[in-house]
Amino acid sequence: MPPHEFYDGALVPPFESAARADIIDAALAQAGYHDQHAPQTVPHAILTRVHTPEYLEYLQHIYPQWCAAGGDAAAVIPSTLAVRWMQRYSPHPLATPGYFAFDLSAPIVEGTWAASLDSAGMAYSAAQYLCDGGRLAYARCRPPGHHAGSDMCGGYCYLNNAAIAAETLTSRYRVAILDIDIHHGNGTQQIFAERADVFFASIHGHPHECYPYYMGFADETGIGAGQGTTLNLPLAFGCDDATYLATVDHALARIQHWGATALVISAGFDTFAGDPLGGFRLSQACYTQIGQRCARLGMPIVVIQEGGYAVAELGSNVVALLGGLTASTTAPDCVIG
Ligand code: Q9C
Ligand code: ZN
Repeated sequence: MPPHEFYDGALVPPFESAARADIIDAALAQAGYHDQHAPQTVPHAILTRVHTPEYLEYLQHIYPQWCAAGGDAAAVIPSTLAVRWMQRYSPHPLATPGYFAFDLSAPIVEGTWAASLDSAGMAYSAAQYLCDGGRLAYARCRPPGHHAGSDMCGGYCYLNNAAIAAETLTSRYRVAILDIDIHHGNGTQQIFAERADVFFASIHGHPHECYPYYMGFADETGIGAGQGTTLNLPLAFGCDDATYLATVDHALARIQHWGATALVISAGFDTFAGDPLGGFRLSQACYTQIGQRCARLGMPIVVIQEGGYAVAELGSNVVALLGGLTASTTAPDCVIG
């Protein structure tokens, strides 16, 4: 982890920290989820169905190359981004970071590749558990993944864990993803935009006021063969439990109507009232109600940890969601991480 991040122009201590994983682990243990499994390695064939080989090569090897080229050893953070009108590829180690990133919030340090692969392994293992007949698995992923596209990192995300879980599940299920992080899951949407076999639904802060700003509008409904399999439900800041739950009901009705047989939840908790990166006002009890509503679909579910930066409450918010998911007939199941 680098010593700082850029936050609306200011240099501040990173919001995304190892303490987040620790507090979740502590809360899970305290709630009695003792059956925590070590993650398996994601098969390369799954990784390359989600990300391009060029991007994977880049992520794995850039750190020492960046340092050798004179980049600051604190972290790989581009100073220049390839945007519209200037998107030619340039192989220089000081140029590739701006080609494979959409913001300055995905710094790469020596351990980033290993950590990302480990996190992706948690998502893969959780999905594999469902492919073997399991009904519910939670993957305590860190770093998060939903902002990572097929060939870009950003927003603390490098490998798209939810997409890796969804891709894994397609071997047995008709898969829908419900993204409840406050930030639009731009990476996940991009990865599946043109695919008819995976449904992507996202509830998030409206792009007019919420990061990542340039995607996640309601009129984005899928591209080509994927037309109709993207659903964006942007909400205004200040959103409360009642408005949020009505929107969850709407998303789940669409997922059910589409005929999904398994669900991936991209579970961010930055919708929580006290979140420093949020703008919604959800209570802890709301996560239990979201869980109950998802469980009522009666299909197997993988929960992928995404954001959530009110660190003191993050663990109990995760437990609240899992409590709702297991409140029904479904037996408490499997935790990976
Ligand atoms: N003014 C996740 O929750 N900085 N990523 C936003 C907005 C980056 C959030 C600054 C936020 C990334 C997984
Ligand atoms: Zn988020």
